[in-house]
Amino acid sequence: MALLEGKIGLICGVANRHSIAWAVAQAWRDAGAALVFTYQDERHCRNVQELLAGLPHESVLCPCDVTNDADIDATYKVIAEKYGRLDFLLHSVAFAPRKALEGSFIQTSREDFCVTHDVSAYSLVALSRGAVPLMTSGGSMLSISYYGAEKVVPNYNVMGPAKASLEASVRYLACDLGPRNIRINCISAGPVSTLAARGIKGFQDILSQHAACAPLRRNVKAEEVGAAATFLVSDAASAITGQVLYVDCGYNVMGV
Ligand code: 0WE
Repeated sequence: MALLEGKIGLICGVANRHSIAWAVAQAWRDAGAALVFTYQDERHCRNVQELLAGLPHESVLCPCDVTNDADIDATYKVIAEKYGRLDFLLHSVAFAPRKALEGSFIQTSREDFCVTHDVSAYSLVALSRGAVPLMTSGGSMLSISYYGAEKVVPNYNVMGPAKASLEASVRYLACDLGPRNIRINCISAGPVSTLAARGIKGFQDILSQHAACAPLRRNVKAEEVGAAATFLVSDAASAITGQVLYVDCGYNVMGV
C-alpha cells in the first residue's frame, strides 16, 4: 500500500509548476493522498487550475489569502463538508515586498517588516489553528524554511527574521499540538529556482555558490523536497515533531 493511501492533504502555496508546493503536491499525490489546494488570488487561479487538470484524480481548489482569517475559515469549511477530516497540511508561503529584499536590512520599514512576518510566519499559526478541529485522529503539518533564518544571506534581509520566526513557531506549535498526536516540522530547503526566487537580483550567483560549496556539489531538486515532505508526514516519521530537516545537499554543515 502506498505511504499516504486514503489520506487527505491541504496544500497552500502553489503559484506555478516551479513552486516547491507543487513538487510536494505531486509527491503526496503519488503516495496516494487526496489533495485540496488553495490559491492566493485570481492571478494565480488559472495557473493552479491548469496544473490540476493534469492530475489523474479530481482535486479541490479554494481561494485563500493567508492574511485573511475569513478565507482560512472558508477553506476549512470546504474541507469539512467534502471530507469531514484532514490528515496533512503544507504551508509553503512567503512574501516580502521587493524593495525590502534589496539594500540593507536596517532600512526595513515597519510596514514591510509587518507584512513579511504576517504572510511568511503568522499565516502558519492561523492555518494550523484552523486545521486542528479536522485532525481528529492525529495529523501532520509541514512548512518550508531557508538557511537565511539562522545565518545572514546577503539581500535575504527581513525574510531572515521572518523565517526565524517561522522555525520558532514550528517548535511552539509542536508543543501545543503534540497532545493531540498532531506533528509539525519544517524543511530548510537549499535554494530552488522558483517564481519567487527568480525575481531576485543575483539569484543565479546564489545557486552557483550553493552548488560549489555544498558537500554534494550540486543544487537541490524540488522533487527531493517533495520526497522529504512525504517522509515527514508519513508514519515513518511518527516520533518526529518540532524539527527543522535540512534538504540542502549538506550546505548548512560547512564552516567555510
Ligand atoms: O524564501 C525565499 C524567497 C522569498 C521571497 C522572494 C520574493 C521575490 C519577489 C519573498 N518575497 C519575495 N518578494 C518579491 O517581490 N527563498 C529562500 C529564495 C531566496 O530569496 C532570496 C534569496 C533566496 C535563496 C532573496 C535574497 C537573497 C537570497
